[in-house]
Amino acid sequence: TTAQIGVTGLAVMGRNLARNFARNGYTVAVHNRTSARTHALVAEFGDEGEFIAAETAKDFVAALERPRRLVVMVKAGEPTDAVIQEFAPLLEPGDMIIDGGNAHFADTRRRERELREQGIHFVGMGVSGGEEGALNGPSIMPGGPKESYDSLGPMLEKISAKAADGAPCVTHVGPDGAGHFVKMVHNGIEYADMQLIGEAYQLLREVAGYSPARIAEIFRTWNTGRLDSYLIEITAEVLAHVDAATGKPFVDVVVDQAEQKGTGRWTVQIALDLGVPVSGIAEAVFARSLSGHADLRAASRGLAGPKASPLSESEAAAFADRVEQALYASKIVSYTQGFHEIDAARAEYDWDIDLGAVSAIWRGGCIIRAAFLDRIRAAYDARADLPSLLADDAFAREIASAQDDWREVLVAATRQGVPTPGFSAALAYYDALRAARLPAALTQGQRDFFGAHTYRRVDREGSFHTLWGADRSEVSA
Ligand code: NBP
Repeated sequence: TTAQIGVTGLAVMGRNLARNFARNGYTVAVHNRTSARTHALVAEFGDEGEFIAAETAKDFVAALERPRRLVVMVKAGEPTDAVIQEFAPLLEPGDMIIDGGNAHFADTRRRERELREQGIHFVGMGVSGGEEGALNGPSIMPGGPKESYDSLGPMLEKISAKAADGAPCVTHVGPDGAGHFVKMVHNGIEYADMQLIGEAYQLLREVAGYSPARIAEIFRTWNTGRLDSYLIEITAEVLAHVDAATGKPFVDVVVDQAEQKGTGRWTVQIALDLGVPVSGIAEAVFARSLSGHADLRAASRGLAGPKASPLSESEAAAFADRVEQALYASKIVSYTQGFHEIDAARAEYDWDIDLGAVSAIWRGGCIIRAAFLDRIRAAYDARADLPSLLADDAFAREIASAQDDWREVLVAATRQGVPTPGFSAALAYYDALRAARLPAALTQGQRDFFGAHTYRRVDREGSFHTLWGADRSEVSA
């Protein structure tokens, strides 16, 4: 027998992905550098489907039907290059190496280019949803050559998560690194979503004065409306959880220093390179790093803050409703920024990415799955060349009706000294975009003054410079 697909790298992600393929009726060749893992997989889960255990790279490659589909699920970075170097010489033109790890898209572009010379199709494949997703159906974001998707796509469609309407959460995202790029932005958006939810929680706790249990109830209610999403759902679970050892709310016994693995940071680094303002995602990354500066925080604890002014019960209830509006409006802005980054990459790297299709494959299997994504798809369906999600009529109307509450929430947060970097950055972005005039005109004047950097005029074509050090007459530059 030959295997339709092979998985090398059988730690938690690879093992679960291999099992997912097998459970869906595919014969799966399995391989791992340390073969004990390979045997453990077959011993433990062999009855779930057809596995072919391969001890060596050669046996592994020999077990695969042609064109070969070889999924690499090893630690991102050097291990991925090591595995590619090991397998590439054993492959033939038309075979596929599919990297399902969390690779940086620039590495994926390089690997695709190198392997293309050998006629090997390299598919950088973003896989979201963690170990649970890998086993039961992830959201899958494959890039690489379009031809490879013709042969690989149907298998991925089978093992992927399905959205509520039954559509598989996978699509050919675009060439070379497009899949890993989109996965990266997905993670950046996830950071922003989590930060915004965190701010909503903090406001309900410190401004409304609610307990975690009560806030859990509020999140449960929100989860029945337009904020319906996996993250809101699990937030309610976490907030309702009580620590067994102390009887305190679980959230109160956890050290308040958030960690990160790096994909959020990449999203911001690349956005800086592309010149895309992803201020909400950036604030989310900064908020995590700020939380981790324990010494700095300890040294700052005595700094002056405002006097607390508790809300009455009815004021608190009204405030909670406003927070929902602020959260929703800020969420629209985060997604606007994330999709702008994908759109900018599309132009920069000449990728043909369907933004509506991207939002559709995030509807299941991944951390940011949400009813909201249907709205984004509808926006791009209505207008494929939408310049920004804020230009969509439906989103613009929703923000219009949320904005008074959004502003009120930020007034209250400021007055009570509760930090809301995510909500605030989102509102600043919104207000800056809709402003008739920005102080960038003054910036240009300053730049021309100290560096003769020149400026353009609102009333005439061309570049100009004012002779600041002389008679301040204007010259064409
Ligand atoms: P790890 O990232 O912990 O990697 C362990 C695997 O890499 C083992 O199979 C190990 O083999 C293999 N490996 C290493 Br390390 N160096 C190697 C080398 N030089 N040559 C060959 N194999 C090597 O596994 P994971 O947690 O299952 O994650 C796999 C990938 O999936 C990673 O890229 C990770 O970032 C990504 N991931 C994604 C999600 C998600 O939600 N999408 C979640 C978790 C992980 P050994 O057994 O011989 O040591």
